[in-house]
Amino acid sequence: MKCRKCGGKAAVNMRQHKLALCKEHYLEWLPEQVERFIRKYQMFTRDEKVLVAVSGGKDSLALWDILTRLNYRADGLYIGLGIVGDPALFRASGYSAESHRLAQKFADEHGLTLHVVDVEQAYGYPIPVLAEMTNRGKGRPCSVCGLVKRHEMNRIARDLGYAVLATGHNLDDEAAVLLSNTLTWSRDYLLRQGPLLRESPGLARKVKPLCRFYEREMTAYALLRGIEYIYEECPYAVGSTTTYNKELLNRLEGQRPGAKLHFYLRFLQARQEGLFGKMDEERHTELQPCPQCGQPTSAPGLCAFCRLTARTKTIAIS
Ligand code: Q46
Ligand code: ZN
Ligand code: ZN
Repeated sequence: MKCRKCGGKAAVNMRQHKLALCKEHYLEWLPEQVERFIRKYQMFTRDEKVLVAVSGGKDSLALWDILTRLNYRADGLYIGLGIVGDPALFRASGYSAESHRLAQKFADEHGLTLHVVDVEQAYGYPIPVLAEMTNRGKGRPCSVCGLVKRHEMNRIARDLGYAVLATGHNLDDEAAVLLSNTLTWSRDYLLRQGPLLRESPGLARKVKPLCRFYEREMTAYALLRGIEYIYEECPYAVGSTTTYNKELLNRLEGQRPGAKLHFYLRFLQARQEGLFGKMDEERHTELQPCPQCGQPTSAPGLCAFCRLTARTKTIAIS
């Protein structure tokens, strides 16, 4: 297989795009495509400060790498969840410690700023314990984890003056969530599931600059660029609905290259055309600030995050 641009040996063959490229041209091509996507959705400009949520995985580190190379003003945020997992799989003291090490290594090697929030230090308990202490996360801490991550990302973006929060969700992630939302026809989720979620009072703008790129493409980028990242997924991802949906979609993609991209892009088109409601309804207006943390909430009184932390304090005291 030959590179379409120079005729040299191809390093990546993208059947879905009918395109093969050598290492050098692939490392040029992907950032160019990301830039086009950022512009298409008017995600942010070079004057705006971007906060990249970095997990130590290939997608978020590749995103940070690409944004920096494209001369965007991108700093990182690492949230230490306190997840350990199988010690045999991780060099350091567990999943979170190893992912933190790799995120910090990337920042240091590139002279970039990485903000770090440690959930246990900040709130007294790591995520799996917080989940055990509440009814929210029996068995699987993902619901509590998602709540804490959303709250902390927004808090840091607001407190440190970032215009926009960027996450490294790739096409495989987005298509899997889209499949879940479609199977249940969750209109509100479908309306909010796009590459750009505009800011609203108290909530930072959120963007997903990689959400039209296959996981495979992101892995190839990270490997060819020599980024050291954590290979293992979070131990709680095993057996999740998202993982199951990804496997289903991979089977489909195997038979029909491009099916996943088509599924997602046609959804974005339908969403744009108003099939799930008006785009300015993305974020509800009837939110009020939480009396404790100030973040918008639809609940009367404390927001879900402050209720969670209040509950854990009560349990710890009693
Ligand atoms: S980190 Fe957290 Fe994910 Fe792990 S505990 Fe679940 S939600 S699977 S993206
Ligand atoms: Zn080439
Ligand atoms: Zn609150």
